[in-house]
Amino acid sequence: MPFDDLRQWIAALDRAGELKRIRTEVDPILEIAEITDRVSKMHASKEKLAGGGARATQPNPGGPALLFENIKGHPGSQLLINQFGSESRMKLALGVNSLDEIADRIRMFMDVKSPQGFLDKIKMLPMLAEMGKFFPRTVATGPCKEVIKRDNFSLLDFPVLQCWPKDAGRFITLPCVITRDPKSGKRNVGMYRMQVYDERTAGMHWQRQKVGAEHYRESLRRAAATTTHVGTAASAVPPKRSEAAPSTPAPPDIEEYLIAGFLRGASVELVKCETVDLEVPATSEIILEGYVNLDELRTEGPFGDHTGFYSLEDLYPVFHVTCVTHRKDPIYATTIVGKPPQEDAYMGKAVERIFLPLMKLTIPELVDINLPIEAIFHNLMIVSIRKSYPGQARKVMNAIWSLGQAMFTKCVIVVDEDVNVQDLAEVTLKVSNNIDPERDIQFTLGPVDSLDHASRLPNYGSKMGIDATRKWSTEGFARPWPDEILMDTKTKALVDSKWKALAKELGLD
Ligand SMILES: Cc1cc2nc3c(=O)[nH]c(=O)nc-3n(C[C@H](O)[C@H](O)[C@H](O)COP(=O)(O)O)c2cc1C
Ligand SMILES: [Mn+2]
Repeated sequence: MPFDDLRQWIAALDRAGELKRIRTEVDPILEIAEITDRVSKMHASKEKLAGGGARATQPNPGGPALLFENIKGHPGSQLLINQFGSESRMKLALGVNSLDEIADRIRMFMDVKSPQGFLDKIKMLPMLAEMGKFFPRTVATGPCKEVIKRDNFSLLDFPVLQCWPKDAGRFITLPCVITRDPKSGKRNVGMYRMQVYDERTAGMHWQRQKVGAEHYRESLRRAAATTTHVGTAASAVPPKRSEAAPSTPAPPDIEEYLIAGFLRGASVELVKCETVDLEVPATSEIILEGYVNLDELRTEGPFGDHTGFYSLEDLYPVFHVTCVTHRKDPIYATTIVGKPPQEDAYMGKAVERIFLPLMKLTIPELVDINLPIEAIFHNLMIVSIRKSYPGQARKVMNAIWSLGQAMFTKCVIVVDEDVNVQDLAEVTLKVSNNIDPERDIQFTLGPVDSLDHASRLPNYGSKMGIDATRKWSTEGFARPWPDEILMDTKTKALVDSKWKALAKELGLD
């Protein structure tokens, strides 16, 4: 059963023993971040993230979800953090036993072929009926309207965190920012942090390559004719099981509400905003309604980011709040980012698994991918491919650099399909053995992530691809390629048959 709101989700976390309630008084300025950082790294030193075969696919258990109930300066407020900070919680949120189950479901819907006859059509009906359930539904009202504040509201009422000492201030870190494309009318839900400037304004940190920023630019293009601002709503808490959607690199024309419906297996219920022409999830805890002026930018940042470094200040639009609606005694959900692993590592791994079948649509030779947590996802992508023609590894690199937000990938490593990309020890062995660096490294130029502090210019820089596939004669490699060392099955069976006795002598039993 999908969770319909944050409270059902919190109850489920509680039942699963995945939630700790903290009654000690804590300060939203730095202190909650330090506690959460320690908790999210609780088990990180026990198991090594890198290497270790199958274990490497599974980020470490990252401590429990935390519900802070006694927040300094905010009597009566509750704050939820680290709710997605483990693989088990990510699976619980998505209602699956394995993240690959979602990929399988996506593949099933993609496999649909045109029906060949009446019987085929009948067989398709249940799937079509199921698809109908994914579309968002607008309802008259919902819990997020329990309290409506048209004036007399303040962003400072909420226990917004300052995460790191050199942060420019307090940041709303887990908002779902909703905008509408003025051209197509389609909505977008993106997760872009918001720096609280004062009671009624905040920074709107949509990076220039993101969909919210494109809606802003499209409004700018039309500004002379009609608009002066972009209606924007931020829902501090999405309905559960759809939480993954606003941080996914979905194609711009696919509404995240629909993806959320697909992930939930049930439609997301929406209600109309009071002061802007947008719809927001009905069971949200907190809704901030407002707009962004087209001629107003303000310094945003610095902010301690998921790179492990501060992202530097830059100019971003200003979000003006026009109305706040919320549930009675709203629960403020947030996260912190910093040196990995933290909560976002588990969200990122879910995105990696969910999007693999969609990547395979454009890169069919793709077998598996691994975005190591320590490389904060876009710094390194290791991919295995089924190689069938010369130069294919380079073709795959270029495909990745032109695929949505994968364009930010600073370093791509391509290996043959027999390499388990989830096993970083195996990857290190094969890659370092298989390359002639000067021949196998490909540099290119293009857009880079706004958070990259090393690129020659902000947002623009170089990328590197390593072709670590076995080289073919048709690629100019004339030397023989040696076989990999593997024991023969006969000897293995012989040792297997003696293993019990040997194990005893080796002290392994
Ligand atoms: C916790 C968290 C915080 C994020 N903060 C930002 C941010 O401040 N700015 C940004 O452009 N992307 C941020 N992202 C990444 C975007 O959510 C992601 O790129 C998403 O695809 C954007 O939606 P869009 O593709 O509809 O633009 C964040 C992701 C997470 C999980
Ligand atoms: Mn989007």
